[in-house]
Amino acid sequence: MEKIILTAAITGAETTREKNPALPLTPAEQAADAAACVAAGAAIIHLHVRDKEGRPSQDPGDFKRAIEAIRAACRPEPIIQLSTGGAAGDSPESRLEPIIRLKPEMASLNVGSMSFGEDVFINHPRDVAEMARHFQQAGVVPEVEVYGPSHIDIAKTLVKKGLINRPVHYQFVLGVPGGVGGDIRNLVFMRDSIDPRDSWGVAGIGRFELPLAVHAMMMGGRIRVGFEDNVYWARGVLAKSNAQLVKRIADIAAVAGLKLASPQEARRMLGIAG
Ligand code: KMH
Ligand code: ZN
Repeated sequence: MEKIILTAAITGAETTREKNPALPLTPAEQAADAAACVAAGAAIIHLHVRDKEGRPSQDPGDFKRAIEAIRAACRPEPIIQLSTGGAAGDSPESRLEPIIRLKPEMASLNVGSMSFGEDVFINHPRDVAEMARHFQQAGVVPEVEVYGPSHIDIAKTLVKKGLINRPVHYQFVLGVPGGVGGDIRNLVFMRDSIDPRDSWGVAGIGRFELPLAVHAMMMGGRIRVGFEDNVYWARGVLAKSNAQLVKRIADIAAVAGLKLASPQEARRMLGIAG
């Protein structure tokens, strides 16, 4: 079996300190948190940033400060995967800005629109095509975020149009209210719906995080955990840190005899030059 690429989604845009007081917000907090996640086995840090008031931000300056702090704190250096999803309601232009200005190794690419909890997450086909073109121009490897089977069909059309390169790296985000639910049969259906040449991982939202991660592990998939998706350790018990959630997955993998990819191995697997 391929080594498992483990992603820590440490902050998110919608998670707040009210939901979990251990949420990292400042560059220094994100750097310390990311370092603990890398030490626990994460190869990728999926990164959202906040402004000085703690509000979600797509400002390249805010991203730059966080990236520099994370790179200085982490050994080995993880892949820092910038979010171009931002917060629901962010403009397409602001979401694209970090790609143009910072040219990261990897970033998320959202291809479909949907209800997103109490919000609407709009990804107009015109803006998605523009975003994908910029990824290609800047040599940024996309992680294609899909919240249900219809988004896989959109991604396949983008591949046909030459706007996303093969192999596609899908992230199945399951359990967002407005997207497909976090039942295991949905994971199996999504996995069976992609081209076998492509790769996939799963991010289960809330109570779906752990069961989906464990199933994905056995199915040869990649895994994402962290406060962006889930702030709980168990029902009614808050996680102490992102690293605690990462370590649980690393421990389960070790018991199952599975190996985690280092950041450098993950770069090779994802076709990132490094
Ligand atoms: N905050 C969500 C509306 C991504 O990072 O690419 C979108 C999101 C996806 O978090
Ligand atoms: Zn995100």
